[in-house]
Amino acid sequence: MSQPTIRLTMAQALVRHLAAQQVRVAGETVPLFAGVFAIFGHGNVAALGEALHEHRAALPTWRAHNEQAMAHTAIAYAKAQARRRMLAVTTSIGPGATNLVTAAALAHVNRLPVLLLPGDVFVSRAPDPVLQQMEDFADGTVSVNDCLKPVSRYFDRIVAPAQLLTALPRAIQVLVDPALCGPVTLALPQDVQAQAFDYPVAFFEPRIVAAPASLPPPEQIAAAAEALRAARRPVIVAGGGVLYGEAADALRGFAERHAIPIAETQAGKGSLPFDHPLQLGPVGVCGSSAANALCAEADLVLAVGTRLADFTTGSNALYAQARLVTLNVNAYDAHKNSALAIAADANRGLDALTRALTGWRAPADWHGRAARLGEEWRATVARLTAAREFAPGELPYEADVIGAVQRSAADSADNDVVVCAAGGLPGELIKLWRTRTPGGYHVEYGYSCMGYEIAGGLGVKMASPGREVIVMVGDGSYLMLNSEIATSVMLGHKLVIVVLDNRGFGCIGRLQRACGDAPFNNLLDEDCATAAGGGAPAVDFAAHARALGATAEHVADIAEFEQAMKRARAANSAYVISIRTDPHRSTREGGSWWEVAVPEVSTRASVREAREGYAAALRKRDGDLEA
Ligand SMILES: Cc1ncc(C[n+]2csc(CCOP(=O)(O)OP(=O)(O)O)c2C)c(N)n1
Ligand SMILES: [Mg+2]
Repeated sequence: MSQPTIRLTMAQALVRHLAAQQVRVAGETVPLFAGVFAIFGHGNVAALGEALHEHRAALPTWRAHNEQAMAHTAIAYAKAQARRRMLAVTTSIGPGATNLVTAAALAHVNRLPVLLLPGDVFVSRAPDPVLQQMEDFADGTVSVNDCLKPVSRYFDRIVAPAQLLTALPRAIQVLVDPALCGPVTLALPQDVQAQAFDYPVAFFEPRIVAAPASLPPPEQIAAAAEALRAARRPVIVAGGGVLYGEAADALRGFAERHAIPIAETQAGKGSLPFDHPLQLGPVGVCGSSAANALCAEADLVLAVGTRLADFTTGSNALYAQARLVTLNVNAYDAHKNSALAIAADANRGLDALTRALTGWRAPADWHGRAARLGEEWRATVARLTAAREFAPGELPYEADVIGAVQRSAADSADNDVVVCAAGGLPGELIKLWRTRTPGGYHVEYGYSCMGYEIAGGLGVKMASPGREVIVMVGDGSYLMLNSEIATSVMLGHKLVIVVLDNRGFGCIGRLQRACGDAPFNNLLDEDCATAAGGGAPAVDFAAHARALGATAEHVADIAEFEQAMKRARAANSAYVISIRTDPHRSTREGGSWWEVAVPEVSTRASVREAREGYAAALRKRDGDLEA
């Protein structure tokens, strides 16, 4: 007997299948896809729109204001859900679709799942060229969606309705597999979306999808345990994989049992409470003095769930002499830097490693020193973020604002989530933000994408409605992408948004000067040409945010800001506070070298001097590597 079928359009089948996928989270069975963000246009409104409307109870659809932004929201949602649950995003053909490229790259870099469903041009080609179709002169199979191929973990174009039967299970497998996950793109030609087909009924039955937790190969555990037992000065570097693998408790137990101090990356911050005795603070370019001093002396670094990006490794100079042992679910990351690799799930890997290390503890003088330096760093953080007196006309800088945000609630370290991505703030937040809970620190620093902040905050709030989500954003990032303030108001997901207005691209201005370059084209009042006679714009952020539906105020100083933060916390809808800050100041404590290429020849003496410093740093690093 043939199996029962049901006649559906490709778009209807797609939506039904997505709605049927479930996942177990904290003992409950919930939909894998919590919903779909959609901006309709031609290429997705007629057929996919019809299907989404039909199934809106099982799979809700929401509208946003910009495709890149709604993908940021979806990606942030998945990050805040530790990749257990996710969203889909659909766009029209052409510009709607290409607006996804930046967000897809962001998801790819950060190893975060998101399902992208751009419309595509007619497979029939009968009406070609349709509105917004880019005609490739040499290849009839190309559409603008091909731009998404290099930034997708899995890409498919559904050129026949039956193809969903193989494409969708593959797509979902990639989305839920922690070793593979990232953006998945299914390009949906508009004529195929509307075509009907007899799909097997079984394709739409509810199904619980499970994320495979890979076991560590015993020989990798044995080799890593042997290296650890021989170590006198071990340090753990905790990356995002600790949080995504929900291994914070396991890591803490492991570190306590074996007396190994922990340093955190941008994605891994929050793995250990900020005030835990083994906490060294952040590692690397924006690292703490404690973590960087210990990493520089370490004879072994156990890197758990990290991509080992330059900000973590100090451009491969910080712990180049240490034996590197990695534990990563993703073999690509596990095998970086010729590491002694354990390719496994973090919980499973730590469990196996601790069994192989029974009875072993790092030497007491080493972890005693770690505890002292960690304590000193916490005192430094407290000092930098404390309320203080300001000289007349003196502007606050990021540390003052961060301190005031945290002072404005007694439970900040337990309940707040700070969201950020680009500018000077990530470097300050990683040093100075105090959190005791996984998820309390949400900084997208893999792609460090200006414009992630507000849209990302919305996704975090959707995932964690009970927590206070505080977006901290520079004036530059705010101006680049702020439209989802209106979406936050529209969907009723409250955000507190703090705009640090230092009138320009402060961190890039500082980097430019540090490289000996002339101040140029970064700060609105100081080095941006206004030859046309326009003058620097005086942007009224509070008025702008009010125009988008938020409650907003501009404050004159830190004391006013702290009071405004209390009002923002008491509010139940989007609340924006702007404050002027100093573009020239940043926290000098901590930090390590970062490789930025300085010109080899220049008419500027300051560039030549900076080049000498750069060359010396390269000799030191590359000498270290050879030694
Ligand atoms: C989309 C994007 N474009 C450019 C950059 C490069 N960039 C990094 S930070 C920055 C300036 C950010 O300005 P603002 O948000 O005001 O923060 P500030 O540096 O002043 O702290 C720029 C241009 C980026 N990270 N992302
Ligand atoms: Mg700025």
